[in-house]
Amino acid sequence: MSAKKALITGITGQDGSYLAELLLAKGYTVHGLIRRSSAFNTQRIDHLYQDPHDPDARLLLHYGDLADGSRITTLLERLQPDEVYHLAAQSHVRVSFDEPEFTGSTTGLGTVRLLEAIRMTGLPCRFYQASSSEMFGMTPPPQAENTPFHPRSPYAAAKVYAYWATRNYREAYGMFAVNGILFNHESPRRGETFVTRKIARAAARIARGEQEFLYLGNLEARRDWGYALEYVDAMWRMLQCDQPDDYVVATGTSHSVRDFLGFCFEHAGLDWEKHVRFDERYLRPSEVPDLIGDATKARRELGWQPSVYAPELARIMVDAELRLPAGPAPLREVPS
Ligand code: NDP
Ligand code: GDR
Repeated sequence: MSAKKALITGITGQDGSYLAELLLAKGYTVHGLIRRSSAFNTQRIDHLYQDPHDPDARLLLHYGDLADGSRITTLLERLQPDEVYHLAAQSHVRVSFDEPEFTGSTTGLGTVRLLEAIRMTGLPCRFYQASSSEMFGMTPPPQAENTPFHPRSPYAAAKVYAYWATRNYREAYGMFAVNGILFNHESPRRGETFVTRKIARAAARIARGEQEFLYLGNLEARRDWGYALEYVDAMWRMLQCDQPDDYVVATGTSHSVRDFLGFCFEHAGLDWEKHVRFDERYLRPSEVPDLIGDATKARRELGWQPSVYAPELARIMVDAELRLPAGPAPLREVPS
């Protein structure tokens, strides 16, 4: 049997980069959808780059945008992937309050454009939807596959739409389409404006004397934080099952933003209370107070379980920032 072909949307993001590494190591040919931008946006996958003129290249990139359904259709028809990992999205919850319509179009409708492209081309491929613990929103923990959704942001509402679209294409057309309901997962490759990376970066910069203060919003929110490197393996496992189904992926533990501050600053030899200031611009109009995932089903049926929990994750992230030769660059955040 010839090697499998995968298409990853969102390959330039945190998860896409780890998933591309995993699939290449398994012998896949990996196709990635990337957005055309005025400057290169491929930093997270530059170490995987292969010359496309090389006939043996197994990582191949293609321009495309979730807004462009016809491009997605013709690309799928040409590439004929065995597996589609749909990770691309406007993924920032706070930003989704500023750009609700755009978030609905990319994060919600983008999934439908892909599903519809698969249906129209008649491809017998397997489809992974990057669903999110944000869909549970206000529903108290622990949250498992059958827990009701109560989305608290335009982002979460768009993900609920995409979740149900994925289930509907499975039920209506018999497609092998699954939802991975992943709880927060972080890494040194996390986007700089998500809270864990923002904290880890600031702790390193303050320890080096490069900045004095870190501005944050709500410190009481609690999240189930795991390690992204381990979570992409669960995505792959879901597409290797005999039957398509939906799975929660989580550590089963939760910590507050305040706790995560403590883990990072202590590791950098600092007292966070001397350096953290409040900025209301980082608050959300409606917040998700507490997430703890119950990943029993993933452990039982996928054989997946995490090994890195929030305290170690914080150390991994601070160490990575401290290893950067010139020191991490200042954060150019755009609060609304
Ligand atoms: P990132 O924000 O790091 O990556 C998002 C990716 O989507 C980037 O490659 C980005 O491209 C691409 N993208 C955004 N908009 C478009 C568009 N219009 N057309 C094409 N590509 C686009 O996200 P993560 O890697 O952290 O997350 C991956 C997926 O999993 C997302 O769907 C996210 O919502 C979801 N998720 C994430 C969790 C987490 O804790 N990380 C938890 C649960 C779900 P570019 O690089 O050009 O910006
Ligand atoms: P989240 O991640 O919203 O859970 O979504 P984020 O790191 O943005 O926020 C986590 C919690 O920290 C609080 N917070 C701040 N957040 C940010 N970004 N910046 C701050 O300054 C700040 N101060 C406090 C937030 O209010 C929140 O409670 C992530 C994304 O990856 C989604 O795409 C994904 O679906 C979910 O995780 C699971």
